[in-house]
Amino acid sequence: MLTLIIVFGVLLVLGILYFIFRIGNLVSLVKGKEDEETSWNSINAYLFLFFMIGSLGAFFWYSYATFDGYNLPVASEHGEVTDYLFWLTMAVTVVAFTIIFIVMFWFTFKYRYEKGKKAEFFADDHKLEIAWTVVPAIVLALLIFSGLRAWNDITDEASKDAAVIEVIGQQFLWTARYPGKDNLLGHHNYKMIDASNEFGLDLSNENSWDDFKSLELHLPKGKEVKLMIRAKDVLHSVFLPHFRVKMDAVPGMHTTFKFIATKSTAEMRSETGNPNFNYEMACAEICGKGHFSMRFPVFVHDSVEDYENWLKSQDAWLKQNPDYLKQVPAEKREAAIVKAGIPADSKEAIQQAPAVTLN
Ligand SMILES: [Cu+2]
Repeated sequence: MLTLIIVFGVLLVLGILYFIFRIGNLVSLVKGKEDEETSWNSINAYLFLFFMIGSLGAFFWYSYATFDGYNLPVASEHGEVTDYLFWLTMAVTVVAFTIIFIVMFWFTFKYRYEKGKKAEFFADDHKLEIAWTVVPAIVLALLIFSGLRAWNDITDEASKDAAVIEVIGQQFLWTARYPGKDNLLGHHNYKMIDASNEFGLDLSNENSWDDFKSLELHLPKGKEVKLMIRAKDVLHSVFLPHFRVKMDAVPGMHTTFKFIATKSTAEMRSETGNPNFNYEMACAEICGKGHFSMRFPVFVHDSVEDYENWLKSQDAWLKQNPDYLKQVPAEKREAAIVKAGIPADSKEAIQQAPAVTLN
């Protein structure tokens, strides 16, 4: 129905334009050739005015009608700051845009060519030039410096007790690695990546023994989280729209992003009135054919205790893949078995297995 109305509207506007064109032609024919130029100027001048009112109306109507669609509820501390800066910039630019737009078209209309009309000679005006240079300079400097300060805070070092989580992008899925009880991620090495060891965990490093894999991103509410981001193949980008987090995942290096979630999944469900609401992480870098499928579920726990209970309930990767104890140096295996929480009955067989070294 709406499409039909829009199509009808467009046809109507085209029809009106055609009739204006016809009338202009007829008028110029009646008046004789000399006045043709003047009448065309008038038609164009009115079309400018028509375009100004129509497009400005469409701009404000569309912004109003679709407002909820691009204004996702915010769920992080720094997100409040970036949202404020966004709307401040939007307000300043929309005011400037509207004034310039109206003046530009109004002047085109008002000062159109008319017979006998003479333009006034106006060389320059220093006061006017200083004003239109200094005022925008001050406004832009304020916007840029407040943005820079916010960006410096956002990209500052994470605090020591932040929860560390590694997020890994690959064509075409995300995985998350949690550091386990020691809150330290073990070393990884791309040479160790195989069908099971998708992180490339370097098991000679003791921090890796209690690391575990998750197919959902679990976050605590009210505690700083430090995302360690990497990619295994091409560029990807971690995008958590509700948390106003976006950071590229780059092969061969770690990028990071720290933030504090302020609303749990349960709170967001009641705020949005949608009992099925779930946060989501998406890939925001066109990374190949399956880019669209790089969606990763996100769950924010109601409290830090809740989050820690979830951490404790997860099994270490090494516990799930005890064969890989072979990659742990023989003298460290006992410690690895304890740290990974591997049941005692599987100890002996594993301990007798010959050591494997990879290079
Ligand atoms: Cu991707």
